[in-house]
Amino acid sequence: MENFLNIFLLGDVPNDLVSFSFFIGTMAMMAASVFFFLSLDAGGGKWRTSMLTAGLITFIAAVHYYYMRDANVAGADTTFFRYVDWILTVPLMCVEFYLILAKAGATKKLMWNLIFASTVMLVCGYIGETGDNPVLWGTASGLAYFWVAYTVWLGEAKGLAEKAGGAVLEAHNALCWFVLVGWSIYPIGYMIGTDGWYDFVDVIPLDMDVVYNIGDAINKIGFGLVIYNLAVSK
Ligand SMILES: *C/C=C(C)/C=C/C=C(C)/C=C/C1=C(C)CCCC1(C)C
Repeated sequence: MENFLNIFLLGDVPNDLVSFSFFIGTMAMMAASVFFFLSLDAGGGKWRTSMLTAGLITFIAAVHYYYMRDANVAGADTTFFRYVDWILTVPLMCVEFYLILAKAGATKKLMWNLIFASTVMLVCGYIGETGDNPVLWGTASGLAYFWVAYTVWLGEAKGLAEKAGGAVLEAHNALCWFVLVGWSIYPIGYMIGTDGWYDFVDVIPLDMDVVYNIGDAINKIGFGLVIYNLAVSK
């Protein structure tokens, strides 16, 4: 069994929670990608581009998890891979909002607004994690995050989703919950991994990487399943 795992992992067998979560994360993202790519024509292919985007999100993550798993086993830092992954996949999640609302009249401007705000969120987070003022940059990142959540929940996107109604509205609402609740997992990981007034969150007995990995699995695979559900809905 151990030999098999060694070959399969091309590295060491995970023997702690952090390594294990990178291992499971890699497998989960790979499996989800296969599922989404094979489901491009689910429900007749009306949501093909959305399904493709869902598959790309988990596929890009799978590749980065593969590298992060390796880096972690080698004792190297995973922050850089983590943020490269996010800077590619989070904008694609913004594209998902746009794609499902496009038929209701969503503009590219709405899409670029979401992409811009989420990029600010991530760049500030990266500076905060790698520099020496995590509180300031984390706060800036949080403000950008609230702007994204506001836009999809109450702003322009909400109105378009209501106009579309039916299965599109349902899918939009589900994605909104992922942004509000699912994405809020990340600032918790950040507070665990950086120093600041918020050090009380350190009572959570999980490493920052484990929290981020849980967040990624829930959000990236969850987003894709919402799209799949939309595609197969009547
Ligand atoms: C697939 C990856 C996703 C959905 C990543 C989302 C990341 C965030 C919502 C990160 C948010 C952060 C804050 C709101 C404040 C602290 C810094 C961040 C970047 C962890």
